[in-house]
Amino acid sequence: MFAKVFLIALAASPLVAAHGKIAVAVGDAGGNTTALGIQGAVVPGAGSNSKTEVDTTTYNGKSLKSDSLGETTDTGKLKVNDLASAMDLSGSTLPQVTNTINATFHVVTSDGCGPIKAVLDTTGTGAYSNGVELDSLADIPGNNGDCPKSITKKSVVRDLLERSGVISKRATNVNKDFNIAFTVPAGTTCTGTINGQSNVCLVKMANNNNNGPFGGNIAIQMAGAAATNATAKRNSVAQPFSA
Ligand SMILES: *[C@@H]1O[C@H](CO)[C@@H](O)[C@H](O)[C@H]1NC(C)=O
Ligand SMILES: *[C@@H]1O[C@H](CO)[C@@H](O)[C@H](O)[C@H]1NC(C)=O
Ligand SMILES: *[C@H]1O[C@H](CO)[C@@H](O)[C@H](O)[C@H]1NC(C)=O
Repeated sequence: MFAKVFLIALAASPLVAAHGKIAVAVGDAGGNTTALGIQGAVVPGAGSNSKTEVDTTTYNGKSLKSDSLGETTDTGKLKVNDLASAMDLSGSTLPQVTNTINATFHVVTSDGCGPIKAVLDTTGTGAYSNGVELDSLADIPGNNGDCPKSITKKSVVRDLLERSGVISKRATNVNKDFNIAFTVPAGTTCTGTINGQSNVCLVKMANNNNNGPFGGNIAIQMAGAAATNATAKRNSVAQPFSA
């Protein structure tokens, strides 16, 4: 009797979307950021899905190379201007990239695993359909975003019931960090301007889960480009005085 009620309760639970998010991204020449929409430590790592998934980005069935910044439960549709909050959390220097970008991908729940792919938009607007897919240097295990059992810690009973179709698959809390890394092609020129930063590219990193895809958008600058431009700006400001 108890078992029957238990099974019905599990089967009746709504399909819970599951998630992974980019907590921190760093450039190989310094600087760091967090993904658009991330809220930082106020969002708990462990706990119910409704509490842990509020700031993870979902792309609502869209393919990697589509013009979408996705959305989070708390922000709704993400906008490039959400970079202001991201920089309030992580600091004023965006990831400075010579060759590689690393990110700490936080797997929130069991559909938030790998493989993770990345696409770079040089315009910094989220025009990913014209973007360049980046080569992966480090990834998270997984199959279409579903975590392997070694990561999910799912109970043997739950796993058996799910695989035999007695209960529907449901995302379970994972709360683990993984390093992911991508190569940014030499000669990339970023042309976006966001939140007072020029020469900005946006990079979308996401898995390919049916409930998602899940991941996030981060802003980066090519190392040297920001400094070069700051110099150019100083010179142009100085000109009227020296004329
Ligand atoms: C990010 O950069 C800021 C300085 O802008 C620094 O204080 C902070 O420790 C860095 N965080 C990480 C995770 O590297
Ligand atoms: C970036 O990822 C690569 C590949 O796993 C690793 O060798 C490197 O140490 C990472 N760098 C940082 C700063 O985490
Ligand atoms: C620097 O910024 C100016 C506009 O302020 C822009 O015209 C120029 O292309 C930028 N330089 C680089 C190297 O991106």
